[in-house]
Amino acid sequence: MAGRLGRCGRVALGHLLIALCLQAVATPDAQAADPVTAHLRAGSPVTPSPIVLPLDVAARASLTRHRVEAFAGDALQHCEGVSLTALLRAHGAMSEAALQDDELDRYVRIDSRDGTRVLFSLAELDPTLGGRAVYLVDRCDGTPLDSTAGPLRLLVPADARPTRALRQVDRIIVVAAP
Ligand SMILES: Nc1nc2c(c(=O)[nH]1)N[C@H]1C(S)=C(S)[C@@H](COP(=O)(O)O)O[C@H]1N2
Ligand SMILES: [Mo]
Repeated sequence: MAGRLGRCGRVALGHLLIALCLQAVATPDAQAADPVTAHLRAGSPVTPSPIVLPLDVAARASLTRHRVEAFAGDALQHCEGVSLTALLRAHGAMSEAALQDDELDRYVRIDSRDGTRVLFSLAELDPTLGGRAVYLVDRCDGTPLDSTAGPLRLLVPADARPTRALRQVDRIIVVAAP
């Protein structure tokens, strides 16, 4: 049959066969297309960007809860919640190990409902580099945060001013600097 196709026909047939082969290779791995979890299955370093973190109760349930004391406004708050680093690691957005060069250009952006946003570089958080402890808290002074401050709030106890104690957190995203 190929003999009767002529040159154009043979080239087209070749392309069709290559496309079919590529699809055969790609199909069994289709679930790896989820960028947030694909590299975890592969055991390779964090590479997708951006990564949007889930923030619901289930996404935080398996993480160690910490007691956190920090000034927000004028008052010392006694709160509890999870470590931002632990949350990032649990969802594949930051390596468990000391950061290497491919993560040193990454930052985490935390957005609030009123439009205020704050950034941390992953290196600022890495315990072997900046070592800044940052917490995402959901309870203060024994009660869940109300909608003015919560339901989720950032606390950065070692900051000299409480400006990054972001209220009304509604999105956390990890980005490789463009
Ligand atoms: N979403 C949001 N969070 C924010 C701010 C803001 O404007 N929006 N201001 C910050 C500043 S400048 C301070 S001093 C503290 C004040 O905390 P308080 O509102 O609990 O007193 O919140 C921080 N968190
Ligand atoms: Mo402030």
